[in-house]
Amino acid sequence: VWKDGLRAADDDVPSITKSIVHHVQTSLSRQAYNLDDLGAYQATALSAKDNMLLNWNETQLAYTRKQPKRAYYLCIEYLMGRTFDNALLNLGLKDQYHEGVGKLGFNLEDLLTQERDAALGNGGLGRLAACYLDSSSSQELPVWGYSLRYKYGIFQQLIAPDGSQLEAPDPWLEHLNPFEIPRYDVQYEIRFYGQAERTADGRAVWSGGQEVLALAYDVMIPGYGTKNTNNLRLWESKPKRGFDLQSFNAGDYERAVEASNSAEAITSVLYPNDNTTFGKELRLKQQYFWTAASLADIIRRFKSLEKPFSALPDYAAIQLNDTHPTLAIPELMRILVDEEEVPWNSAWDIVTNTFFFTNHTVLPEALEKWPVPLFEHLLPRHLQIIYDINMTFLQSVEKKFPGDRERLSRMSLIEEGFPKQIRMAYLAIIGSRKVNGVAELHSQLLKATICKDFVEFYGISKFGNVTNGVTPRRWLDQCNPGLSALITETLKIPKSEWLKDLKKLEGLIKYADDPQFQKKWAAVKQTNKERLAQYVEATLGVKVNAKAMFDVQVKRLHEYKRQTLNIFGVIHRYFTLKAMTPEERKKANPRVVFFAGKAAPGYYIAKLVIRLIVNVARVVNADPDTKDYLEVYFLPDYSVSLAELLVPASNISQHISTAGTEASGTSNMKFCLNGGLLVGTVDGANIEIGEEIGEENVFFFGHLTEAVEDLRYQHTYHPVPIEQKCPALAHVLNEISAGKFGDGQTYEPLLNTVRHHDHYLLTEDFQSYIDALKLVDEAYLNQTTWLKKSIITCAKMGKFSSDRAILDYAEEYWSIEPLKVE
Ligand code: 26Q
Repeated sequence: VWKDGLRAADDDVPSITKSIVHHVQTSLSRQAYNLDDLGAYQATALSAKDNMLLNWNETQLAYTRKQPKRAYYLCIEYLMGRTFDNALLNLGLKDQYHEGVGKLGFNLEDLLTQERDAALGNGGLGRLAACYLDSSSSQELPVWGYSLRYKYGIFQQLIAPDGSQLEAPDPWLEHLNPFEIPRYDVQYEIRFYGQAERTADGRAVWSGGQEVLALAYDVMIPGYGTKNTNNLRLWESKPKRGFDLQSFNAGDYERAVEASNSAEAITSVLYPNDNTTFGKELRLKQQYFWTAASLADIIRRFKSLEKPFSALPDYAAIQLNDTHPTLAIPELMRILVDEEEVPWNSAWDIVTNTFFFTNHTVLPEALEKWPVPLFEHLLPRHLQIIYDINMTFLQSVEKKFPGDRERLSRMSLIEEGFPKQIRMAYLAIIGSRKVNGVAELHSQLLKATICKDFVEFYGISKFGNVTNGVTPRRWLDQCNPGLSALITETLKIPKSEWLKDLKKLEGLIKYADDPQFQKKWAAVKQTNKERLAQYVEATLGVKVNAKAMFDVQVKRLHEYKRQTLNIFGVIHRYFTLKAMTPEERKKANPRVVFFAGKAAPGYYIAKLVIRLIVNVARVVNADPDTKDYLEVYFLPDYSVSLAELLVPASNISQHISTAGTEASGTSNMKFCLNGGLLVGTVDGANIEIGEEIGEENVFFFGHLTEAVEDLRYQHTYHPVPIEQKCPALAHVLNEISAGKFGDGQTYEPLLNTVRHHDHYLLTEDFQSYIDALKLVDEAYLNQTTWLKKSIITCAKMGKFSSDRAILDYAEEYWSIEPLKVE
């Protein structure tokens, strides 16, 4: 029941309590009188699911009837977090459920925390996909997501007594997942290995090998203030036949279940690598399994329309999110040419008008390449297709640039070497209608580097930019109810209006100087800080000074993200405070520094950084001289749910990658949207945030992208000792070596990356980083001007709503239109 009249249904409190009790007794077959919070959560979630299902059905019916062009978002990760709270908000039933659950003797907030995060992603890429689904439903766009139903999501992070990261599995499906619907009727057979041969009439056939079943599970994606409910379809792998009966009968039970285990292994675990590649066969199997099942599903749906294949691009746009689903390109060629007998050139025309490709990184170590021998073994027919695509493509390059052999070898889909490798990014570029980066700077860099030759070949108009965005439903209204209420009260418009048109936040600007409003604004932040402090006390058992400035850096651990710069800065601050007299110290700005984030299990240096942070925290937090002025925490097991606590509680957040390395970043947007100020380098979306909110409201520091290449060259060919280059940093490194934070020997490999190559330019940026933090301290002293900055930061974040981003894709790329479900 929407207060604004957006929705009309009989979702009154008595019906809600009735449906919850019904689910307790039937779905759970339990009794209401001895129900725990987990059971109450499950029954309540099932009741909310019933509401969503009706909308889902109507949405899918409308799509089937009206046959709009649809977009399919292929992303190998969806970092959804919790669903329940978001579902209640989007259905407009939060208050009713609060009351209904209360009547049954439960507290809705307690039930919400019973839900486990769906953590089917590593970081930015997967969370972006989740925000885009929320926006596609909210903007009434016909979009479906496709991914894998991993049995284990991103690992659970534990911190050992010595400070190192330990990994534990994440069995998120251990209890019933009320939000998924198995579709036993939607199954496809997916082939691996085998032989690719030609028949007498010249057709290619791929046969033999291993056949595995893909089984669909659907997750409903409700829109905010609309009936439109899109779908996220996740594939689970199953053996085609239960087990091998012959071996079973012969008593060889191990052998009997071998094939079945190998089939189930495909969707058993999410690869925990972020921004690097991992050239293992199982990963390639995951990618093919997922793209082949998704394409089979898309083509089946298209065929039901009974149109010629040439019309496919009028009914489907397929978004390749990074190179991970690039196999969809040769797979669609295979379906069209081998199975549907479409001539090669017509098929290629269809393919190149159907796919769109977004790149999410320029880091060389993250560019996917697959060894030809591995590929040929697993997907023999696809290798032939890729060779054929390559041949035709290189012929057209030769035609445009005759005799330019260097260019041909640069642009070839096959990189020469031992072994030869397939360049997935190039296949994605030539197989797609358009290519884009995820922030202005990143898109520029793409055109100047990875795509340079392709820009010269195709022309510039194939290459664009869509700056990332985040959903204001989860990242403001849900995670920061206090601020949301204050905004609604101040703007004097219904919440549903500004949450769907985030530019409306600009209406706050005129209150930026208002002392009354500032006071309320500050009170909300304080409440959020105390909420976080309570969480820290409950999990780490320590009391945090919630009066101090909260300074937050939370993201995947990666050298290019430079958590090292932050922890070295903390050590520098600690030494500076130590050197002061107690009188001098009283003038210091008290600060609590929070870190959180996971390191890929095989990323040695990133894991050392965690260990250093934990051990610095141990020393610093135990020092009575500085305790009132500096505290440091590493919060274990960073997740979407933990981000929902951290984001609203920051006074400043740090986004300090080496210029030109962070494609966009999206948490920068979340912190600013919640009135946290940004300390950052001139990189990714930080730049556009600065443009929107005014540079006077951002703390920028460090070298610019243009300088990076030269500086690296200098470091390699004319190295200057660190003592000379940056004495302050040299001192920090020496103290770590000397054992100030536990055995110095442990950290030598990490310290040496800075002392020797310094690829990420810490020595170049350290001083300006320290200077920027000093400016932060000074600015924080004047709370009136600080609060003004904070209010303006939030007010000018409208551009970074994922609604804007998804509409950009819909209009400029996919050519799809909203379809309102009545
Ligand atoms: C590839 C091959 C094998 C195994 C793993 C991978 C893999 C997995 C995940 C490679 C990359 C990723 C994730 C990349 C990622 O999250 N990139 C981030 O994307 C965000 C959304 O566009 C940006 O905001 C970030 O700047 C970018 O780092």
